[in-house]
Amino acid sequence: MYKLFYIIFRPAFLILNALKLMRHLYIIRKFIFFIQLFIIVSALHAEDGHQLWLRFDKTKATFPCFSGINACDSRFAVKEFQYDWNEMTGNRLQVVNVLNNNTLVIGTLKDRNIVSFGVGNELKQLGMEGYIIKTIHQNNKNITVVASAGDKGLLYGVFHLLRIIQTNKFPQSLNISEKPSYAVRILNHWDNQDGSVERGYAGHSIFWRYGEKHPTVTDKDKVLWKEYARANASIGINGAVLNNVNASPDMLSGAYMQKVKAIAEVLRPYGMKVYLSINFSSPSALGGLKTSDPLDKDVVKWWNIKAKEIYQLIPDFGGFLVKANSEGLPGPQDFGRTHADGANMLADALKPYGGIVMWRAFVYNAGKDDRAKLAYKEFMPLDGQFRDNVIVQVKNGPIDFQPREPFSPLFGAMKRTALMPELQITQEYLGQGNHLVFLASMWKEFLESDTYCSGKGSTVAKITDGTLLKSRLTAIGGVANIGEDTNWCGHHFAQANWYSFGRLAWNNRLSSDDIAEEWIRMTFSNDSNFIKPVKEMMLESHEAVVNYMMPLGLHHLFAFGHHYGPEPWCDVPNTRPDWMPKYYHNAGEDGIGFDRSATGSNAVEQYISPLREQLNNIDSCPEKYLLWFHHVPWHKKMKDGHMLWDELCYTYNHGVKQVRQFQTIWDKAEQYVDSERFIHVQTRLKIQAHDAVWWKDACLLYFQQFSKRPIPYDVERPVYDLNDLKKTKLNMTEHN
Ligand code: GCW
Repeated sequence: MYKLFYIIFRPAFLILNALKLMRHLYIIRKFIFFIQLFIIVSALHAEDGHQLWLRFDKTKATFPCFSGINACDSRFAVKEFQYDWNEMTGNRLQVVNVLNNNTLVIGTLKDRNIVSFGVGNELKQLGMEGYIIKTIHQNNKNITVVASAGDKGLLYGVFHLLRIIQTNKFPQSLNISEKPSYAVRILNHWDNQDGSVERGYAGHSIFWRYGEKHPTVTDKDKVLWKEYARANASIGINGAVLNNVNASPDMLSGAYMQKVKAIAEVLRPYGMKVYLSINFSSPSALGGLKTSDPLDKDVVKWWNIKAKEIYQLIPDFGGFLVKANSEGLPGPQDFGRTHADGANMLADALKPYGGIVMWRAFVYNAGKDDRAKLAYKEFMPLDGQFRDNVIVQVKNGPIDFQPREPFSPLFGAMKRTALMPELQITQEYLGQGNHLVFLASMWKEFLESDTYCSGKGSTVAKITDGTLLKSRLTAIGGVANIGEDTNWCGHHFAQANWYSFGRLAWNNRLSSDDIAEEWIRMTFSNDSNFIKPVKEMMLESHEAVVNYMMPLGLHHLFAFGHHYGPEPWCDVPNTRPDWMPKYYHNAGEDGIGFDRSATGSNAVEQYISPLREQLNNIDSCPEKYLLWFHHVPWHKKMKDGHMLWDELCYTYNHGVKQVRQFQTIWDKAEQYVDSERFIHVQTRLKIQAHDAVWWKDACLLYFQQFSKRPIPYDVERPVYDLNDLKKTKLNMTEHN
């Protein structure tokens, strides 16, 4: 926003400066005053996306005609409601003691009126975070009730009521009761203490600043954290890991802990707990011990003391997230111990205070097998060995947040261990800050995948939320896409992914269609001429990115390091082979794809029957996963009659066309959007369209060397030359 502001108003400032030299003239002084006023007012009205979906002041909806509010005005949730109602209507609701027709009642079980409605049992069953929103008919009066057993639930209920109003969906009669799908709904910030964000595309960290040995907290920080917490509460997110999983030991030192405490204080009223990523070698690296062996009694003592210190500062501290023995980080295996030994030792230290350990299963060290099999091989033998306050955090797919992956076979296999899905909201492998990709569709595909662990219908959603496999702990984590950018997420449409993560964590049965519609209505407009095409664009966007990047089960064709553009040819000497695209696509004259069937790496064996057999057979394997599980000859006939090579060409081409269509949809939507957000998105769609062609040409021209077949003539001709593309080295500052 500031850049645009600068471009528009800089000439005005220059004229002003010139005029100031003559300011002794009264008339010129007045002129300067009015120009300044104009600049300030214009800046206030500029639409920079900072309000996210919480734009009550711009709600153009039909408001319910509440006659007054019966609620305790000092309750946090009630204050939030009154504030937002005032933003929407220009008035606060008048507090009333007598229940008249159309009174709004907001309260918990501590309020007499709520108890008198006879909803006590229902509220107790919904728990401290659940709530009801109901129209109750009493003495010929209609009363709208928002109630919960606890304050957190009440806040969620209030935000739900506001959402119904904002989206213009307030009905004649309400009968809503909700409780969350997962107990822990948490953002993982990959924020480093120097203020950088690993795989972040929206500016610096909102928590940490460059060059601060002794972190400071300013009023501005607190305002930003408050806005962040409020946005999270509005979608039900109740926790945040404040630092990168590639954690530095000094995160647990006194100076940083003071800042963590300050953050916790701002987040607490919004029902959010703070968590930290820890470095497993902290006892030696920070504490000066000789070892960090989890079975060493001094190490155990060190963690016990550390836990005590943390809880003295932050009584509701959530717990630890741990990346151990993964990508070079230390872990219990360095001392001949297992993941369970490491996780349990930390869990015991946190247990007295109610803290949890989220232990990541993102590991791929075990021997020379197929990378897709390694996490399973390391974790399956430990099933049932973890404490009940440990939850194993598993990425949605077996490799690493690719545009499309089958679900990780650990889901469904580890039946005696609590597992939490880890999703990536930040678009590391999906066009980063530039591509419009609505991730709810991808996450739904994952959550609805059938693991068959307790027969047909054992979806990932049902086994992780406790419906099918009972576990004391349920959780879901998302790697945040939030930074200091004014619009928080870089791309305005990336806000929809933050929103979707929260909504699905709250209710994993919601459809991506419903989520998209809510978000569009709240963020942009309630006008159906806008909603319909934009929603279609969002719902198609995940399939589009798969089509122009990695269709038919291809994966990891990315440029080394930054993971933005295509480099199927990439070959960095002395690097792990499983970091190289060739390891995954295996393109040769005989075909393309990774044979993970029984004749290959046999990764299919990790899936449960009958899925195992379905994936193993080249003819029954879903085509969207074909090259993930099979090495397929170029001439293999696909379901639509094309041979594989032609199908690949058509699919890449279709991806390009889809993005061009998105550009048209967006351009047509101009009349419904403020110019600032319109231009911002339009500019990025241009980059996306350019990138889609780049991906198509790079992959097709490279694979054509092996297929030795022509690109069908109804496919758009390449505009690039393969040799030029190979020489292109991306300047990431342009693209981030
Ligand atoms: O996706 C890969 C990323 C790393 C990340 C790692 C992980 C935080 O490229 O940047 O490190 O996974 O999930 O630990």
